[in-house]
Amino acid sequence: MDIQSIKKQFEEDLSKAVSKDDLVGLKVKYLGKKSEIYSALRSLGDLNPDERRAQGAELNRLRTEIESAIKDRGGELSSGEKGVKVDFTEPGKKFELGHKHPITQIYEELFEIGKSLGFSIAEGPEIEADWYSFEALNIPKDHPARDFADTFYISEEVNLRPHTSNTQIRYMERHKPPIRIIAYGRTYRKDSDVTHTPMFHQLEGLLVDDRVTFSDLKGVLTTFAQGIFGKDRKVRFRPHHFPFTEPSVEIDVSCGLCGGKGCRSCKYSGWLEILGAGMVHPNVLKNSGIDSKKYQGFAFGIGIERIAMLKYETDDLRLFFDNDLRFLEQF
Ligand code: 2NM
Repeated sequence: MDIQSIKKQFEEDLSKAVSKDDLVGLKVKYLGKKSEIYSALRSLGDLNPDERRAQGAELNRLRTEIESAIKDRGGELSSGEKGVKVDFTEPGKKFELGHKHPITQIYEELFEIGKSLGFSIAEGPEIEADWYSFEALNIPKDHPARDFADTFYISEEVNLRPHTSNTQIRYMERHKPPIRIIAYGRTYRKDSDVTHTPMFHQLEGLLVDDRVTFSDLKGVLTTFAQGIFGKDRKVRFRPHHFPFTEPSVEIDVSCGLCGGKGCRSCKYSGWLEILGAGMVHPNVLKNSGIDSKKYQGFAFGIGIERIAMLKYETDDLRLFFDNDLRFLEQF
């Protein structure tokens, strides 16, 4: 009976134990009725008193050691798979939620204002015939907007639409007044700097009925302007020119940073230009199959990126198209 070799054998067996069942097996092997330790304890009586005392003490010490070693390993196994420790105090992984692109958020805000005023939403093609992009809109053949330095041409007759007005013409062709629609989508112009991208987003409104006046235009567009920027902002209408409307206006809201006093953001004018509008030119109504003697209408156009820059105070428009999450996460 060699106590040292029992101990060595036990330590080797214990290092291989990976489950509670393994530990039960070790208990039987080293502490059970058929174990070497048990039989050695039983035969202590054959020894003389001095040997008995010494051998008995050593055997008991070994038995206690084995018992507590098995117990400790049992504790390790129950605190994690195969003894792997888990730190429950460690911070969890951050889970980022996605959200709508700022351009989409502005669109949806404008749709809601439009719907509250009875407008419905219309869409049209981005690749368009000359007639719908220019001719029907009363834009003369020699107008600078038609230049191939400004418009993306696929052929002489086909282009990437420079505005969403094509959708309005197509809608008027197929519907009788009263008409109340909002057209929206991607538009294309050969322009590229910090405030212009060759693809940008527009929203255009059109209302056609009998007895439509400039006052209706003013009321609807004041609602739009204050719906986007807030009821506390002033609105003004400035004379302007577009080929497809007569008379035409540009619409400004008072600057939100300086309250109209003048600052760097509004170029010291106190006003920010936000959209263009006008009474639909009789030629445009005629070109779309609508009796211009019986009906009038007004139309307006908004550049979504322009609104985004003013609303979010960004000075580089291209950021909205880089899709860098560090930028987009801020909206
Ligand atoms: C603007 C400004 C003024 C406009 C005109 C039309 C149509 F098709 F009815 F003639 N749609 N949109 C319009 C009028 C657009 O954008 C600055």
